[in-house]
Amino acid sequence: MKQEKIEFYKGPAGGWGALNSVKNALLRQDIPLKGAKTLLSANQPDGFDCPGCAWPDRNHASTFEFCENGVKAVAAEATARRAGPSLFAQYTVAELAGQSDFWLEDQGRLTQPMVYHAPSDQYRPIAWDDAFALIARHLNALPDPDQAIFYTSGRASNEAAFLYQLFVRQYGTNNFPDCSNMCHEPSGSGMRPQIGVGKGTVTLHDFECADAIFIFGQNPGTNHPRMLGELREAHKRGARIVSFNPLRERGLERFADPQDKLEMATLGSTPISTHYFQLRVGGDLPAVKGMMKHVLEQEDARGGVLDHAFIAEHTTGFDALAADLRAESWALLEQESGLTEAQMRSAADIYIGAKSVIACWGMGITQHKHAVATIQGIVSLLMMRGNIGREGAGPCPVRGHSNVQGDRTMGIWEKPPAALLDRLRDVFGFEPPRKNGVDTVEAIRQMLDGKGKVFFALGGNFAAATPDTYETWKALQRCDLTVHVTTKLNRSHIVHGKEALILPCLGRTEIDVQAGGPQGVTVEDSMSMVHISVGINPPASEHLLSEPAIVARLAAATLGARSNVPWLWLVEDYARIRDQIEKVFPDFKDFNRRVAVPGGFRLRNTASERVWATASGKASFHAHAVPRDTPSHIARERYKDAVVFTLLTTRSHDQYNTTIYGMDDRYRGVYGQRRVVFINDKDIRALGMQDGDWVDIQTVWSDGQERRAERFKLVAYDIPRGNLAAYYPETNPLVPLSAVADTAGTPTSKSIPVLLLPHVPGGAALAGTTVPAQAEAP
Ligand SMILES: Nc1nc2c(c(=O)[nH]1)N[C@H]1C(S)=C(S)[C@@H](COP(=O)(O)OP(=O)(O)OC[C@H]3O[C@@H](n4cnc5c(=O)[nH]c(N)nc54)[C@H](O)[C@@H]3O)O[C@H]1N2
Ligand SMILES: Nc1nc2c(c(=O)[nH]1)N[C@H]1C(S)=C(S)[C@@H](COP(=O)(O)OP(=O)(O)OC[C@H]3O[C@@H](n4cnc5c(=O)[nH]c(N)nc54)[C@H](O)[C@@H]3O)O[C@H]1N2
Ligand SMILES: [Mo]
Repeated sequence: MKQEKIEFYKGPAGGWGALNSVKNALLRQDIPLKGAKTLLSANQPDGFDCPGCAWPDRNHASTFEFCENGVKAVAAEATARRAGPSLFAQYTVAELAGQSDFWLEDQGRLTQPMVYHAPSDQYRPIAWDDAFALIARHLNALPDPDQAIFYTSGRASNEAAFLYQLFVRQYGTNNFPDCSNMCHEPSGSGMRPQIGVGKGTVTLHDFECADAIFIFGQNPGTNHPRMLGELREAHKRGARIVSFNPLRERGLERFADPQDKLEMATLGSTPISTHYFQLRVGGDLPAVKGMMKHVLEQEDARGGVLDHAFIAEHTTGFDALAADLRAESWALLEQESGLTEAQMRSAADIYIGAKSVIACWGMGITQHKHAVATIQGIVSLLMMRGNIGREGAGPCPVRGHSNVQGDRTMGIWEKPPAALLDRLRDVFGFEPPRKNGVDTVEAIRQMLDGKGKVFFALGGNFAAATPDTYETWKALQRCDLTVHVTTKLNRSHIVHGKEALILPCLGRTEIDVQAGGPQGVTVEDSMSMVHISVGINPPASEHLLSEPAIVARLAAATLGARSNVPWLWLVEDYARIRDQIEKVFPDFKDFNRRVAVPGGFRLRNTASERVWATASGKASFHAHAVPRDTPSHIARERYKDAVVFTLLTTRSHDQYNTTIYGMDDRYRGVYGQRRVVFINDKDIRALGMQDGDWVDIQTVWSDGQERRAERFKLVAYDIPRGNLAAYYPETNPLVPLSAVADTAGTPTSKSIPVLLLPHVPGGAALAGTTVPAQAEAP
């Protein structure tokens, strides 16, 4: 185990640290440096789409863009290690349960389908056909198809996702919880009624033209490293880059491009943010309202600030917003945002001074109770000066998983629009279920209640990624059958139903040969660009099936003569699947031809053309009150004598969601450990504790359930008082199932009211320090 240390990181993001870390990542996976050439095929015209993040590639056709975390993601899949039947013969599931998440994935790629054998408490090999027959038997025995739940993680290709939603709807349910429910759901929920599309409107070209780029609640240095390249270029040509974040994130401050020989040789770097507003956790809506208020006041004072023509021609609701802003008090905005009036005004002056503005946001915005309101506030701010649907301007929610946006486009959606269902009916001649299905949180509830009986996951790690960990585990364990289509062993396979299957699949980096020859799949990035991805590495095992093949064979086994879809014929050649996609989605017209062009094509985005697919035919301004009813507000009110903190949960530099690559978080100066909690130095002293002390974190909630995560080290950090930050997924036991974003249902993983308690080994001394039971439900 590497030495644990905390050491302030002085270098820029990227640079030599990144190259070094890449070398270590390859060595860790037993990949010889010499053979690492495959990695260079990520995002090449004839290579695979990087399974890292959803940030688009500069034309997906020319140079390899170096990305440290992209290489780590590819290396994790291309690992030389194998978790085959001999591993499972060695351990009972109870023994595997005692291993860390890191250890589980570190065993390497799964090689064969495995079935749980209860008498021995072990997983044993099973033939593919037997596995499909087992699932089919369970599904067909359910009296109501809504008792089955079909989860999706955002790596599934368009082809796999399309077949999956078709199969599940023919089976009879819309129960499609997905990772998006925990991620950018509020972005869609906010923007769809507002501008008629649930996606961002900008392209990389707009990043070349923007005069100002506002970044809310996002850590691109770690999570979207290739975005730093765009920000760096923008900065060099004089654009303003304005960050809003409670933490000082290194990747938002300085960046050295590992492909810039001069910077690397001279240890130079480029500043990223020109302005950094360190607001309070959850303070974005008041901060944005302060900015809008200043814009309005400047219009009143000197005119020419608002885009009157845009507002008149394209929007509704401006007068109501203006009235709301005029009535807003600066004192309240300051108190709730953690920024001063002067700071909000200066941020707004940058906004006013720029002709074209892009606003980006990530999980720091979406994982809050008032996420939808905040997003509508950000888009309203943009619209005040017509910053949408023209060059260099627009909203840019930056998606996470590499095809999470495409999966939703393909119909992985628990609330399918009627138009989609009508198309499916017309094209495939069946009546799809009309009732909305369950989202992620609702799925957990239904399994807990015994209504959800079969849980099937196309990728992901449901047991670790979701809130209220132990409740989720109970939920999964109550199922009659749990099935995971997966590349590596993870917690979700260990916390299983009465019967359980692990179905190993090809990864995106691997060659996928079907009857019709080698196949490519398609994905859609965060800017609606659709392109092809072709694997180039030999499969990790000869027994692996592709995701489309798994779905097709399962559909054929389950639906039999009930389905008129030629499942097995479709997967012989994925171009046939794309022909079906085109029939259902007119925007994919000529799909096979257009996706064969290097770089692919962009899906139509009506809002980017100033065509508003909303009920009123216009874009709308939305006025939202400054939130004062969040769980943190309620908890502080109730616990006047205690120090109630608001905890945000975030990613370290060495992880991909629940996959932990290593124990370092270089840019935040954390090495060899993950159980740390970042806290303001003054708060440490106010608690009578010291930097480096061990604490337990306990949620303040009021359903009588105790939620605690134990043994975290206090790390003094540049973070506002009253706020804490710690890593996910270790902190997921702290997120109550009932803590969700209004109207979007997203777990509020960025704002959990908590208390810090001194950690006592064994926890015995904690008796009596639990949250009083009389607290009300927030
Ligand atoms: N290497 C790597 N890449 C990834 C991932 C990964 O785990 N590893 N995950 C992928 C996925 S699925 C996603 S969704 C994205 C996630 O990418 P991000 O959206 O960057 O997600 P987080 O790491 O959760 O970081 C959120 C940022 O929001 C800040 N923040 C927290 N609360 C607030 C707040 O109230 N207001 C503001 N303004 N800021 C706040 C945090 O300090 C942090 O900087 O990345 C994708 N890419
Ligand atoms: N507290 C807290 N919780 C959060 C978040 C947070 O910020 N804080 N973030 C949320 C967000 S934004 C997201 S997106 C979710 C992520 O939730 P998920 O998408 O469910 O989780 P991942 O960790 O990305 O899934 C990793 C697993 O995917 C499998 N896998 C990898 N590649 C493939 C593939 O090609 N095919 C298949 N079939 N399987 C594959 C591997 O087995 C790996 O173990 O977590 C959410 N949970
Ligand atoms: Mo995500």
